[in-house]
Amino acid sequence: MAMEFSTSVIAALDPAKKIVVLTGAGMSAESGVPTFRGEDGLWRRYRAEELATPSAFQANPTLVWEWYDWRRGIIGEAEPNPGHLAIAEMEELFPHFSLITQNVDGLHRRAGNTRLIEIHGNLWQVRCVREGRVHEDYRCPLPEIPPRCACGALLRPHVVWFGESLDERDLTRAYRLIEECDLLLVVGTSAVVQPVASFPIMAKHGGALVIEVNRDPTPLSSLADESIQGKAGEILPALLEKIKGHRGLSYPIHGLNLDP
Ligand code: BV8
Repeated sequence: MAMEFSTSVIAALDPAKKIVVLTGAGMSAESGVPTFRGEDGLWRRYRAEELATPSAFQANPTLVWEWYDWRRGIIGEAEPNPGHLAIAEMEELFPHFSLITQNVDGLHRRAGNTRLIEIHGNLWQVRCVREGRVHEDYRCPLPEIPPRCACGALLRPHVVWFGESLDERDLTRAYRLIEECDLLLVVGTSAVVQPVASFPIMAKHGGALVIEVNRDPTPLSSLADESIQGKAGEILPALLEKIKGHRGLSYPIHGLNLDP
């Protein structure tokens, strides 16, 4: 049974508009990646907020790295799901498209998105705690825990931990995109973690339409102009088909052909 979407949702997904998509852990749930606040959010008995902090790493870098190695193991086996692929296709279809993700799993990149801000980092990147140098490291499992830089200092995941500020450039770019967008599509986030959780309010203040896609109600559901409840991997492909049908949008593999 084809999914129904309101005319305002279809109207909002217009190639002429500035469209920003903001995603959270719910986006990768159907790829088998545990969410943070779901029933699968705990590792051993720790919550993410307990392990993803500078003090936890200071106190026990081995424990923190065992947790990241476990997550890298799961994510290394995971594939982008139909929701990721639909968002990658949106980037092809909409000239003024940008994607901001809280996910550090790299699945949006693997799905083909390039106009992407990984605002909390990427767990396939590691950083030397002494030199600050960042490099990609896909070894899974890691041969040595905790891993060390050639200089002998500890490596840490190149992600933003709780209590740490976000990368200045990423934040400035994200704020500008959010302030200027016509449509903000928020997918699979519980909208709790700041400063990203404030983006929908900022977009709304900027006059944008805010549409939420989430399996469950969130603090955002009442603020959003439209809250579509369901799984991202089912809703987004259906929404895309609807838009393409509605606008007679089609495109050869490498290039955009807007003329029906
Ligand atoms: C900072 C990287 C400035 C690491 C992450 C009190 C009040 C306000 C703020 C604070 C406060 N106390 C502390 C703060 C600040 C703190 C914060 O917001 N804490 C929260 C917990 C209250 N923020 C920070 O510390 C930030 N930095 O503020 O710096 C500063 C500097 C110095 C001193 C003070 C301040 C840094 C935040 C970034 C932390 N790093 N990740 C790693 O991943 O290892 S956050 C991490 O958790 C994720 O990146 C993501 O952002 C968050 C998880 O949230 P979601 O992605 O939304 O996932 P969740 O599981 O919660 O929800 C999933 C949703 O999907 C659910 O709604 C579910 O229903 C839905 N769903 C499930 N399946 C599906 C689905 N939806 C659709 N389809 C499905 N199939």
